[in-house]
Amino acid sequence: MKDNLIYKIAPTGKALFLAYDHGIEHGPTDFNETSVDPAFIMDIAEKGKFEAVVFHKGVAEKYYNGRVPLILKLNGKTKLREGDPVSRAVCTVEEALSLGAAAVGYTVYAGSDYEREMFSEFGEIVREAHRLDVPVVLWSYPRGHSIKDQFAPDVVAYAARVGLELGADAVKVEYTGNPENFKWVVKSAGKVKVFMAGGPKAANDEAFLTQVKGVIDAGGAGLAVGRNVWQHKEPLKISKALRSIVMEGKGVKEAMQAAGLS
Ligand code: FBP
Repeated sequence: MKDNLIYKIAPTGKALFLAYDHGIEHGPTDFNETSVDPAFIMDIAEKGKFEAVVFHKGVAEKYYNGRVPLILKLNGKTKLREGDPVSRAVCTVEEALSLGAAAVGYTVYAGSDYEREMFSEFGEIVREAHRLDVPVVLWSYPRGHSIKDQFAPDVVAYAARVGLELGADAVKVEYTGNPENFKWVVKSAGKVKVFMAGGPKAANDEAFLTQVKGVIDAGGAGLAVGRNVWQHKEPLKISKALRSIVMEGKGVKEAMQAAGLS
C-alpha cells in the first residue's frame, strides 16, 4: 500500500495552492497590468504563505524562484479551439523535477470525446511520478457535450472518484454549492485529498469565503485558487483570510476581521 504522497507538500493534510495556469487555459484576458507578470504571482505565493504555486513549464523556467514549493502543470490547452476538450502533456515528470517541482498536476476532462486519451496519458504520468515519489494532483473537470451540468453534485462526486480510481494523490474539483452535498464528493474520493477550484472572481469576499468554509466543513483539504486571489485588490489580505479558514478552521466573519477585510 502506498502512502498518499500529497503529505509531502501538505504535511497537515490541508493546503492552499496558488494557481496560475490561466495564461494558457484562458489567455491574458484574465490578467491586468500587474497580474500579467508571473513575478507578481510568485511574490503573492511567498508572502501569502501558500503551500505551493502552480505554473506551466515556461513560466517555471523563467520565474520560479524556489521560495515556495512548485506544482508543475504538465498538460494544458487553449480556449481557442471549439468542441470537446482535450489536453495533452507538454512536459514530463523528469522535466518538472529539473525545474524544481515538488509535485505535478494534470487535467482530465472526463466525459469528453477524448477522455480515453487523457486517461491513458495520465496513467503513464502517475506511474512515472509515483516511481519517483512525486505527488500527483488531478484537475478533474467533467466537460464536453455529454456533460449537462458540470457543477451537479453527482457529476462532481464522479470527478472526485475518478481521481481515486486513476491514482491521483489529490483532486481538484468544482464546488457543488453547499457543504451537505460536498461531503459526498469528499467521501467519494476516499484517501485522495479534495481541493476546490476557485472559479471566476466572486462578487464579494464573504460569498467566496463562505464557499471555502463549506469545503472545509465537508471535510475538504483546501483549495487551489487563482483569480479570487490575484484579481483581488488586496491579494495578501484575502490570502490571509483563506489561511484562517483552511488552516486554522476559523469562521468566515472571524477570518475577514483577522485579515482586515471587514
Ligand atoms: P481559478 O481559481 O482562477 O478558477 O483557477 C483554478 C483553475 O482550475 C486553474 O488552475 C485553471 O486555469 C482554471 O481554473 C480552469 O478554468 P476553467 O473552469 O475555465 O476550465
